[in-house]
Formats: sequence, structure tokens, C-alpha cells
Amino acid sequence: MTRVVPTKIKCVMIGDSNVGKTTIFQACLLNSEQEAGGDVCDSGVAELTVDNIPYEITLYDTSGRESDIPLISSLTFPRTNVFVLCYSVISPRSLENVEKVWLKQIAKHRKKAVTVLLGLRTDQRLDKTQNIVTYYQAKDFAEKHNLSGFTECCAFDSIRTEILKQFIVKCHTGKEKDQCCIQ
Ligand SMILES: Nc1nc2c(ncn2[C@@H]2O[C@H](COP(=O)(O)OP(=O)(O)OP(=O)(O)O)[C@@H](O)[C@H]2O)c(=O)[nH]1
Ligand SMILES: [Mg+2]
Repeated sequence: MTRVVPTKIKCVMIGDSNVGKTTIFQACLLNSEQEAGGDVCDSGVAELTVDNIPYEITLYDTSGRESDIPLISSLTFPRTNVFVLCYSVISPRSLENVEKVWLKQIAKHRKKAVTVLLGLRTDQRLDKTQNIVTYYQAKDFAEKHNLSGFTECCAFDSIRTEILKQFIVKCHTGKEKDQCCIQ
């Protein structure tokens, strides 16, 4: 039997420091090898099947320090298929910075890539009423900026982590992209 060659997707996670990028990156790659790429980025490959088609997502976790942006963009942005713009749902400022900092970098370096919004640390929103980003605030943000998708995740929820990987594939293939791929 011939083995179907997986479709490869390069996916780079960017966003402010402390929003949870490394934690979700490690959760997505729980049973895979990870490569340390120096101070500013690490990478690893996640394999999965969606609609009977095999995919290989090479995930890049990057530093959230603004001073590292030139290095991150030159090392990781070329040939990126999907950018995951990460913010923390307990930090409205980190969502503001998606607009002020991170979207501008994509516009500057790789305008045509698929760009999706990912809210992290959702378990920590449960007991709070102030200083949070709600699901609908972020959904509106994603629509306003014409992003290809939006979802939320807690890194310690293995089901949500699996859904996140499928979501990345679906946004890449555009299958659920009438306007926005929302989950
Ligand atoms: N409760 C909870 N804590 C989380 C979650 N994700 C991350 N954290 C915590 O948030 C803190 C920051 O997470 P990191 O993954 O290091 O954040 P980062 O975005 O990689 O930060 P930089 O590498 O500085 O850019 C850590 O203390 C994590 O344990 C989550 O889903 N739930
Ligand atoms: Mg990190």
C-alpha cells in the first residue's frame, strides 16, 4: 500500500510575552520531538489527519519580547502558511498589542499568509469579571481585522489542544472560511 505524503503547513505563533505561547506549543507537541532554535524560537512537528487527509504542521514558538521582533521575523516568517496571533484572555492589553504590534509585523513581512487569532489561558477567566477579554470581544476583533479564524484554548485541556491543531489545518485549507473560521 502506498503511503499518502502529508500536506505540510508551516505555522508561527506570535504575541506578547506571558500570554501562554510556549505552554500551548508544548501541549500541541506532547508526543513529538521539539527543536530548540536558540533564544527566540523553538519548533516541532505535529502530525494529524483531518477528513482522512494527513497533515504535518511545523509549529514555531517565538519570544514575545519586542526587542526580538527583527530576529523572529527574519528567522521564522519566510514561507509561513499560518500565523497564530496569541493573546491572553486575562490581559486585554495583549489583545490590543495584536493590533498595535503583531498584525503590523505580518503586514510588513508576509501580508498574504493566513492569520488567525487565538485566546489563551481561558481557565483563568472563569473567576474574573474585570480585566478580561470575552469570547465575543475577540470574535468582533477577528472580524474587524478580517482574520481567517478565531478560537480560544486552555493549554491544560487536551481535547481543546487537539481541536486547535485541526482548526489550524481547516483555516489553512480554507474549508470553513466563508468569512471567518470560528470555533
Ligand atoms: N492557568 C493557566 N496558565 C497558563 C496557561 N497557559 C500558560 N499558562 C501560564 O502562563 C505563564 C506564561 O506562559 P508562557 O507559555 O511561558 O508564555 P509565553 O507567551 O511563551 O511567554 P514568552 O516566552 O515570554 O513570550 C506560565 O506561568 C504558564 O504556566 C493556561 O492555559 N492556563
Ligand atoms: Mg515562551
